[in-house]
Order: sequence, then C-alpha cells, then structure tokens
Amino acid sequence: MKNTYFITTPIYYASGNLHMGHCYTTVFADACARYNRLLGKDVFFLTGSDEHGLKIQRAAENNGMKVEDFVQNRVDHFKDVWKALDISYDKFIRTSDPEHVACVQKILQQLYDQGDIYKDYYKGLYCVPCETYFTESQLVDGKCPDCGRPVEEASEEGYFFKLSKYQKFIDKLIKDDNNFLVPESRKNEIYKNFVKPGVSDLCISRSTFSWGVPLPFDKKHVAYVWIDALVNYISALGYGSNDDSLFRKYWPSDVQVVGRDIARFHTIIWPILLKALNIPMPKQIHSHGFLTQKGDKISKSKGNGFDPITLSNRYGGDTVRYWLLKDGPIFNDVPYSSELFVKTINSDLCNDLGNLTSRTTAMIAQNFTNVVPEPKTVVPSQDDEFIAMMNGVKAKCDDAMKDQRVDKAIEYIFDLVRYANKYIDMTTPWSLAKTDKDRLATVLYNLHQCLSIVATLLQAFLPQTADKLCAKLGISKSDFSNVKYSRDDYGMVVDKGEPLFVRYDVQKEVALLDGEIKEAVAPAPKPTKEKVKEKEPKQMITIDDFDKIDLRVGKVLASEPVENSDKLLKNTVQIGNETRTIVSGIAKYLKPCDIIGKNVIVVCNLKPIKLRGVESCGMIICAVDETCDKLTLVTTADDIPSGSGVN
Ligand code: ME8
Repeated sequence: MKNTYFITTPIYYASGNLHMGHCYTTVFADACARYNRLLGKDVFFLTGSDEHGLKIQRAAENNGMKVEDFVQNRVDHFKDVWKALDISYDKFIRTSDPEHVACVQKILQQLYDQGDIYKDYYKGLYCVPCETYFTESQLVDGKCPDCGRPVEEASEEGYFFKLSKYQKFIDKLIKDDNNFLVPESRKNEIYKNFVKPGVSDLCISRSTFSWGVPLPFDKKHVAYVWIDALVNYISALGYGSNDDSLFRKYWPSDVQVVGRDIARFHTIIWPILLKALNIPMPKQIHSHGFLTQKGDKISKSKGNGFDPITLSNRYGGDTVRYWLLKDGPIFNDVPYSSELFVKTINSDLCNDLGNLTSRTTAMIAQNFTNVVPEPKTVVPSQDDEFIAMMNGVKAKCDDAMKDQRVDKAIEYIFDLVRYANKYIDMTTPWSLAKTDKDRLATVLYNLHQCLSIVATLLQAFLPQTADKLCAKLGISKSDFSNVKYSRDDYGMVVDKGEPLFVRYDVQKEVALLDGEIKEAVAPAPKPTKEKVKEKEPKQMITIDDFDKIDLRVGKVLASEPVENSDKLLKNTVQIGNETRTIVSGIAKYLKPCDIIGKNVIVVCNLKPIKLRGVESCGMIICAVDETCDKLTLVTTADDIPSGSGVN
C-alpha cells in the first residue's frame, strides 16, 4: 500500500497582501500535512503563487513596477506570512518557473494535437477598460463586476478546450463519487448549477495581453490563467519532464484544499483536463467556506482583510493557527473579528491549556522539587475515566484526521484539557498536599501524563506550543504511534517558567487591533522614491540647437502591437506625402485604437533604429508624468494637414 500523502493548497494570486481568509486554506492544509508526517507517511505539501494574467500585469503597472519585480515582491511577502505561521510546505511553486511554463506548453500541445483544443470565436460581454469578458450572470446590475462600467457585446478569435466532450465523465464523477468532492452540500451545489445544465467548451487563450504562457501552437495567444494555474499541481511533481519521479511517487493527490469560490474550477476543468491527459483523478477536493466580516467574504478587493503578520507578531503564530483551525470555516462560512480572536486566546489557550500547564508544573515544583513523582495511590472512581480519555484521544484524532476533520481533532484534544482541569477541581491537590502525599503524587503524575499526550498531539496543530510544552514538562516528544497512558514515565524535571499564553484585555486589544490592522493591510508596495527617476533639468540650448530638430505633424494610419513585446506599438504614420513606420514604447498606456486617426507630433530627423526587429524612423512625442503612471499623446488643437511644421 502507498504510504505517501500529497496535499495541496491553491496557488495564491500574486496581486495583493494575504489576509486571514487566505491563511485558513494554508494553515488547514499544514495541519493535515504535519499530522500525516507524524503518522509516518511520506508527505509532500505543495503551495505557491499564481503569477500570470491581466490582473497581475495591471497590479504591477499600478504600482509602477516591472511585473517580474512585482511578483517577486509578492512571493517574498507570501513566504514571510507562511514563515510567521510555521507552514511546513515541501515545495513553493511559481507559475513563472520555467519548468512549469514548459509543462503547461507541453500539455497544451498534446491537447491540441489530440483534437481537444480547437480554434473559434469567443463571444461575450466585454468590458473594454478591464479587457475582460463576462457572462450575463457574472454582471452586477448589467455592468462590469470589476469596475462597474457598461459592457458591450464583442467577439475575438480564441482557442477552446472541448469540455463538452467529457460531459458524461464529469457527470458520473461528481454524482457518483462521494469522496471526490467534500462536503456533500458543495457537491450537490456544483452538480446542480454547473454539471447538470451541461458544461460548455472553455476559451483557454487570451490575446489582449501578453503576461502569460504563450500557446505553443500560436504564440499570439497566452494561456487562460486557470489552465496555467491548475497545471501547477502536476508540474510541481515534474510531470512531463525528464525527471517525473515525484509525479510517479505522489500522484494521485490525496487532498486538494480549495475555498468554495474556486471549487468549480477544481471539480470540472481540473478533472476534465486530467482525464484528457489520461491521468488518474485526485482522491479528494476539500472545499472550505469563507471567513467573513459583517456578512461579507474577507477579501483584498474589499479592503476588509486582517493582517496575519500583525496578529502573529503580537500574539504568536500558534494563536492564529489555533483560531483558524478551531473556529475557521471548515465547510460553512464563519465570521471573523478581533474580538472573537482575542476571546478565544483568553478562554481556550490561556484559561484552559495555559492554566492547566502552570497549575501542574507549579504543584510539581512546590511539592516534589520539580521532579515528576512516581504514581502511588489510585482512586478508580476519580482516575479511570481520566485515563480512559487519555488512552482514547489519539484514536479519535486519527479517525477525525482520516477525513481531514482538523476541527474535531482539536476539539478532542481540548476536551481532554478541560477534563484535566475538572480532574484538578475534583481531586483538590492543594488539600492532598497537606493530607495525602501518595495520592498527590498520582494526581500530579496523571496530569503530567495528560499534558505529555496533549503536547504530542498538538505538534500537528500548534507546533511552537507543543515544543514549549515539552520543555516545561521535561519530556522529548513521545512516539506518535504509541500515545498512551503509562505508569512508568516519572523522574523528569519540570520547568514552570513563563506562562504558555498571556491573558489579554479584550476591549483594549480590539481597539488596538482594529486600528493597527487597518494600517497594516496596505496595498502592495509602491516603488521607493529612488526608483522614480526625478527629471534632471536639462542644459540650455540656443534657438539654432532647437532648429536642428525637424518636428512635424503626422497622422497615424495604422497601429499594432510588436510581436513578443508588451511595450511596443508599431505605428504607420503619414507625414505629408511620405509614410513611415515609427515604433513607440507606449503599449502599456495606449491601445492601437487610442491612436489610429490621431494627429501626432513627430521628430522626423531622428536616426532610424531597430526595435525588436522593426526599423523605426522617427519618434512620436508624448507627455508623461513624473512617476510614469500616466502617458498621453501630444496632438494638435485643431486639424491641420499632415507634414505641417511644428515650431
Ligand atoms: O483563487 N475565506 O487565488 P486567491 C476563506 N489563484 N478562504 C478565502 C478567503 C476568505 N475570506 N478569501 C480567499 C485563487 N480565500 C487562484 C487559485 S489554484 C489552481 C488557483 C481562499 O489568492 C480562496 O478560496 O484569490 C482560495 O482557496 C485561496 O484563498 C486563494 O485565493
């Protein structure tokens, strides 16, 4: 039997900052990965960044950064967040990785060659400023859901993936395989809304921007970002490369964790893509709900995110992990607020676990000079149930974790913690200290055993807390395959030390967090001052110098993007009787339709130069602001014949 466990998160859009909602997916997957490692499985845990597409190209432009620098900056940010939350990924894939790009191209070529991709016209409702097609149902009040402007019917040439050919397959997979998509409610929703009505062929190419993976059979198009992104789950394992040993070892994936907004991509496009490639299906797509704030999904576009680094710096990464794993949206949406967060730290981590730890270690310190005593007097009516709980908790966690029920596993562990606190109240060790040292020895021994079991199990969920707890209890982590009550683990030296968790004043923290968080969730960084070139004042010239420049009015007859460049436009400009080709670096700001037919001012006596293989004879004058955010053509106030002089 395979002893591997391959778990994935979605790859995050490299556009903005990560918020608590994003962290849910990854912390959840991390807990599953860690638990399975502890069970002795050979685990591969994959996460990464989704870096292509118009949105990201635009985000980079809006930040005045080269897109390559922008995505690198986002990846650094993602890795900082994952470090703060102790995410133990085995690989961080980037869709800009050359190996990934090669894999996407290989797959597209295969699908094209086997007739699963064909060329046609894409028809839809197009938002010109956003350069994006929408379906009727995606519109908000009949307008673009992103910018709110009117959309228009449009069509363009594109390549289509024959999803419809696989209708029968996908119908059976979603309807009959109860394990493929969990929870059941999501499976029913996807089936009813997307599968039953029939899947349509999918346009998998875009030609209106260039930041993407070029189609190998038509380089004028780049791959639709979802096709590019989904392939990460197998390109990361070397699928289709010279070394596909990881793919052979770990595929099919055991669990792919996704939020409910992207479940349909993972349960329709993804399995069909795999089927077309004759690759076995993932064993399970686990689709969780959203963290919400005031009823809305926490999202970067709404600016209602909560910054995980701020929280983890102030309270520790494990507090964030605990809140997400215990109260996070395992299936349904759940609300998040600073108040809920701080209250949970106080009640569960500080009161329940923290107090149990300090009471136990303090009493061992006080009564047995820090050394865990040998158990003596047993009182079955008090001890049996406690011992049974200690012996049963691991099996219950194992059972829960077979279905990725992280929430249940945490609950079982904390039920034990709460029971242990009750055991203290029931056995009153502070009285035993005066009356019955032998019984006290057993009670404190049992509490120490309980905390050792808790520490061992917590490794998967709260790794830092587990380490600290072990240090306090004077134990090394025990064997995960044998988490049981024993009567022979005494003699260790405990270290009372600092409390495990601090108790917070809820009101004060909420006021602070809500202020701090607002500032912390800043958009992606703007370029530093040094990056924006200040315009140096130029040297004075004489009228004779100026006279050397041959400026004339031209009329733009045609304009088109230069192949393989996202910056250059090749313009055909009429200047009097002459027609010239002039290449301008303005594609980032202006589309051909913005300049065709316009009068422009041309520097006519500039030496010709070749740009991307195209000879450019002259220069079109533009006005550009200091930060290079805005560029506009310099034109004539009234119409005037082309060739007219400018002086
Ligand atoms: O969707 N609560 O990336 P992404 C819970 N690049 N989960 C949330 C959430 C919230 N408020 N907001 C976002 C993408 N998420 C694609 C994935 S995979 C081949 C491509 C979750 O950065 C969201 O549901 O927009 C998704 O699972 C993950 O964060 C990444 O979202």
